[in-house]
Amino acid sequence: MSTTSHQPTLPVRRAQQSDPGMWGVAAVLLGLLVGILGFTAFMMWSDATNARDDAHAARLAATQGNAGSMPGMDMSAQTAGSLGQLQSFAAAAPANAAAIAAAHKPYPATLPAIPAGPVANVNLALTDRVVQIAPGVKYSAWAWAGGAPGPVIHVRQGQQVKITLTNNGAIPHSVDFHAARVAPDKAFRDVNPGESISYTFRANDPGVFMYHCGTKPVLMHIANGMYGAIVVEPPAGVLAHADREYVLVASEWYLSSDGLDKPAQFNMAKAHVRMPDWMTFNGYAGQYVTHPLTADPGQLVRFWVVDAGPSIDTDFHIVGTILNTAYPFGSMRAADALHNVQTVTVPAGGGGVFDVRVDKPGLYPFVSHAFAAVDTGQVGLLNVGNVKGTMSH
Ligand SMILES: [Cu+2]
Repeated sequence: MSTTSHQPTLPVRRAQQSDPGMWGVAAVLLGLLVGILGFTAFMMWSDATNARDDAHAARLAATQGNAGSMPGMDMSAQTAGSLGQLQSFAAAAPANAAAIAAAHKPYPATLPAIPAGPVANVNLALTDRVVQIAPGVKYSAWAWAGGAPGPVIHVRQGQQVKITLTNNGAIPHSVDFHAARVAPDKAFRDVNPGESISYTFRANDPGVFMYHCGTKPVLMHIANGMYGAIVVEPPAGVLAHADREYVLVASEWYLSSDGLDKPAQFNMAKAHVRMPDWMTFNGYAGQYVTHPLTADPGQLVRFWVVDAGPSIDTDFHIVGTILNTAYPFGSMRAADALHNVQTVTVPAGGGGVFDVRVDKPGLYPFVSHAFAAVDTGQVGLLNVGNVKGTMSH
């Protein structure tokens, strides 16, 4: 902070025109006053900053106490008492990024069929594995057998759901289903490596819900890839018939390095200040830009959207059209629906369902309209009418 810029130059100039002595003294006094005020303000700012740093140091120390030296976590950037130099690795890309993006097999966004019968058996396996989160960007994830997010689960309202979780990872994990009304201390308890847990719940509440590992520190377990979506379909006739149905799971990634040469790991300091390097739909930046979702003109397309976070909301928007019907927070009650709205927030840890009917062929980007999210990968395309070409922006 500089105080010299506050020196009053105007009175000095006037002083030379009238009484140099009096104006000169006034100018010096005024200059001194400004200097003192500036210095006081600087000290107050400095105290506030120190207090903030102290609070942060305490929080960080507490977190480090919890996290210890877990595999998959880079502690090097986390000096207690300082945020240090938080370096962004956003937009890191190898020279052949376009070719990698083209060869990438996109996460299947199409809503799978509901398993037949009264019970939906869901087998989930957790494992430590390296995933790609953007073209050429590798990340040491705590994820599911198929990567991150976990598999999309689709059940009927009222169906019994039997969850079996097997932990093939190196540390304890668990699975918390937002669609369930169960005692979490029992159903969502930690499972040791090499062990399994089973529990059942009846999917009485329709909508789209998050599931995730709930083991501490939850921020880290979610950020490392342990999340997914379950769609609980209301009975036929409640919702309009959809011609296409897609599931999008939004999330953030906080990296310890660029992930180009060796896999990046989780950075807790960046997660605390919500400074993601990448934000994705279904775990990979921009994958539906290179491999668009599709629809025919006039078809009703339904997006089931979950925001896994861990911390940042998704402001769902489709460029070039308007959401015909939105079910905010995933409430399926007709009375709760909104009609003909432009952007609807899906909160971290929540869901939203969006029906859109596009008549004109073209490429329609779907985004989180909090545009830092778009720049870091949370964007895809809906290709209506099988048109050729790419988006220019
Ligand atoms: Cu976990």
